[in-house]
Amino acid sequence: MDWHRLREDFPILHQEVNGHPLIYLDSAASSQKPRCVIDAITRYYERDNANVHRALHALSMRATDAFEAARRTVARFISAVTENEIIFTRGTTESVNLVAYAWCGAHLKPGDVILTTGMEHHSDLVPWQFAARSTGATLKHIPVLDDGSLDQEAFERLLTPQVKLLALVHISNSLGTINPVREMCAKARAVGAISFVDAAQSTGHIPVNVQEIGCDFLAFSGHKICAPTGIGVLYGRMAVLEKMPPWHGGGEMILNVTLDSCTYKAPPARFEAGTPDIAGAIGLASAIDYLEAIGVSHIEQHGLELTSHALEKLGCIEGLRILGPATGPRGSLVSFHCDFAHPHDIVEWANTHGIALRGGHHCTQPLMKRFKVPGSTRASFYLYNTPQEIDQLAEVLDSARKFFS
Ligand code: C6P
Repeated sequence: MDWHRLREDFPILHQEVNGHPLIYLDSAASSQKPRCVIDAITRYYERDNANVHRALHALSMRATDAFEAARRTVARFISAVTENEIIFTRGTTESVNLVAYAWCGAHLKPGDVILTTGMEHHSDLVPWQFAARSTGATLKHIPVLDDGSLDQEAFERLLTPQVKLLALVHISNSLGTINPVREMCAKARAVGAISFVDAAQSTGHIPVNVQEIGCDFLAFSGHKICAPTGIGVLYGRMAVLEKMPPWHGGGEMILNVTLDSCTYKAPPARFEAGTPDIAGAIGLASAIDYLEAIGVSHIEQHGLELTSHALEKLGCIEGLRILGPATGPRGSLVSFHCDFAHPHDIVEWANTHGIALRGGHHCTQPLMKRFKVPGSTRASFYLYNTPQEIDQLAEVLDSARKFFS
């Protein structure tokens, strides 16, 4: 695979920032978009734009076909049994909120437990807090060990028959930890709990197969996998979706409406009230086609190589402490704390050298507290990054050390 040539597919990468060629190392926050995705969206608006599922004219039928084809593409990408298990949302955050409201509202009662972890993104934590508050259920957390992994012994202890839902992140956005979701979902199922996997940082980086993982729900965001913002996915196992009431009411999620009541469509329409992000779904399908043409396993390998190169290079910088697993496979990001400067100063310093990093708590405040840091600096990689960019990052971080020390 010629990763350097692949950069040509991404128009945005070919610019200077502060007089330096852009080095974009913030893909965990949002990825860049290849030309084919930009073109697919433009083509849709230039030729096919109309509402979906509502009219029999040519444009509406074309838009509907493309929208439903996108659903099939997503289903194939994550190995769902049927495309009816794919619900389009605005992103991971909305997917979690949907389940926290609709599933928890219908199934939880006082005494029940929602089990989550100490490394969740706020998007996979705050909605469960809301659900616990409104249903009377209790929210419990699996602790994080010093090496950035989950305390599996504590998990076994916490996994009582009272647990009705396990929600956990596949790859931590702040540590890079890859959690053993398959084993953990199986253990949850053994006590009768359903499982929710936050795959925002794993989808499009490593192969994600919902049947292999054995989860009941899984969520991801399009914008992190080369697709536009505003489109995301909630996968739900059909047997679970069928027993879940809707959360939003409105057009297209109903069968019959009277002035006083209504009946609902089957999933996924039941969960997609109102006009969806049609262009977003078409862009997402185009992004998935693009990633699949390269091969997600190749992307995974590239990410592993970049990450181990970064660990080696950054590990040599005095006063820089890497958070998360020191060995073994990890997500394509490196998060670190610098003794010599605040993360925001590092990010600003890097920006003056054309490098885009992220600094702060990364929407994981409890995790930062756990590691006793105010925040971290994070470099995150995707298919368009190169080892040379990481070499430059290491040089710039070393110059920051000299400047701030
Ligand atoms: N993490 C980051 O810089 P949305 O915003 O809905 O697309 O994704 C939320 C989300 C949920 N779970 C995980 C593990 C995530 O990493 C994110 C988004 C970005 O780390 C923005 S805070």
